[in-house]
Amino acid sequence: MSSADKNLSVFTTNELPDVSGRRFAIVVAEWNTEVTEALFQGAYNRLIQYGAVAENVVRGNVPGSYELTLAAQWYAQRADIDAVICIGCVIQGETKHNDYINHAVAQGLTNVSLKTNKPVIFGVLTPNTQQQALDRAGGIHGNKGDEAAITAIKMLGLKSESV
Ligand code: DLZ
Repeated sequence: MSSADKNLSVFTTNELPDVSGRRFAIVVAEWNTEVTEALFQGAYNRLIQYGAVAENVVRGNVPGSYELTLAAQWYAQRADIDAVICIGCVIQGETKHNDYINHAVAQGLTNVSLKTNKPVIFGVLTPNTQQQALDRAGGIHGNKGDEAAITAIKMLGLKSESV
């Protein structure tokens, strides 16, 4: 390993930073609940698996994915929340409604993250079909809620080293 490599902060899923003292908010959209509940469970279970304490994980529901941005801001502005994981599923419809929602949420969550200086994770599926969503919510393509939690944990580890 070169000296440059030694300075790299690389976390594998087996070697994640300690989050036992961290506090998380998971915001869950109520559209397509079969999918978003599975994503929530994936995210929640991962946080607990990697050391988060159940009392330190709060959940908030929003009507649809479009509302994730404002709710994320409310949580991210709280001094006692370290990271926010946003869960949603916007399935392509007959109109371009989904495009507007997806772009607004992606941009909105980026803004919240930068404004609050906290990890705000985009755990929103944007599939063409319900089956594609289920495939990514505990199906053949894994659980993207899981990955959202790992992303939050990795970002907290990086923040503690870099800020
Ligand atoms: C209106 C709407 C539509 C058509 N589709 C979805 C969807 O697939 N997933 C989702 O999370 N929300 C959807 N919504 C609701 C919007 O996100 C939002 O709640 C409403 O437009 C009210 O602001």
